[in-house]
Formats: sequence, C-alpha cells, structure tokens
Amino acid sequence: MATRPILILPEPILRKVAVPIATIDERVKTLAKDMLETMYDAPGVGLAAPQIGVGERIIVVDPVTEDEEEPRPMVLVNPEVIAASEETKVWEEGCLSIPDYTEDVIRPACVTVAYLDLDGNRREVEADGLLAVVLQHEIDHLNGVLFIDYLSRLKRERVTKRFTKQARQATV
Ligand code: GNR
Ligand code: NI
Repeated sequence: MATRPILILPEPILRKVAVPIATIDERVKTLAKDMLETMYDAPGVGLAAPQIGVGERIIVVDPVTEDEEEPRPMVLVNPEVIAASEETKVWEEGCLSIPDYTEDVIRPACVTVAYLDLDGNRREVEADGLLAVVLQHEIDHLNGVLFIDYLSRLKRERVTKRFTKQARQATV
C-alpha cells in the first residue's frame, strides 16, 4: 500500500468528469487501497480518485468520527445518487483539495447511493448525517464539482483566486 499526493485547487483534473470503471481488477483494488491509506493519512472522511489524479469513478469513505470507534472503510465503484430527500440539511464542509477552508453547504439530508463493491456486486446504501454529506461531496468530485460551487460567486471567486495565487507562487 502507498499514499499518493492529494491535488489542490486549481488542478484541472478536479474540474473534469471522471469515466466509469469497466472492470474491477487488481489495478482497481490497489487504487482503492491507496485511496483509503491516503484518506486515513490526511486525515479525511472521504476521498475521490480525481483528488489523487485518477479520472475514474471510484470513491472511498469512512464517516467514523469518534476516535475510539473501529474504522469502517467503504469503497464505492461507479457510485450514483438514485434518491434524495426533499428535506435539506446545512453542514460545514471542507475538502482536502481546498485546505484550511470551510463553509456551510445545503444539501439533501438523506440520499440513497447505488454502487459496485470491489467484488463487482451491485449494492445500495441509504445514508443520513455525515455519511450522506460525504457521499454527495465525493460523487460531486467525480463530476468535477467542488463544494465551493454551492457558495456565492463572491466567496467562490475569492477562494479560487487565493489558491491560484498560492499555486503560482509555489512554482517560482
Ligand atoms: O475530510 C473531509 N471532511 C468533510 C467534512 C464535511 C464535508 C465533507 C467532507 S469530505 C473531506 C475529504 C474530502 O475532501 N473529500 O473529497
Ligand atoms: Ni473533497
């Protein structure tokens, strides 16, 4: 297993639509393990493949927040939101690709997500609370969408400019 570097805004791959995974082979299993290791190392509660430079539809999540709880890693291949509640909830979100920046985001409170597990079985998970937020946040990444896209244009442009400037200074 290995951690892989997490890409930061405005890395172009973060804005691309990721392609579905056709075959779950050893390459995909290794990718999933590396993603989990990268997520736990960060640490974060979710990670999408584009964040480590892989434009494919796979995410990992582990919404365990209490330190004493056992890890509950989940790997979701080709995940899709198939149902969302009318009811919404506000959650303060952050993103490993937009370090040290958080803002409140409004999303459906409950979602049902269909996906393939690493054995190729079609599964569904019904989620509320943090898991619902993180699943929607990660699936957004697969569509090139970041949580700042839900903020006002002023806030989005301000944070995008700040990271663009940081990236430019980092290369000199
Ligand atoms: O670690 C993360 N925490 C988090 C908190 C609130 C809402 C979403 C997230 S996801 C984030 C990790 C990440 O950037 N995944 O793409
Ligand atoms: Ni993120």
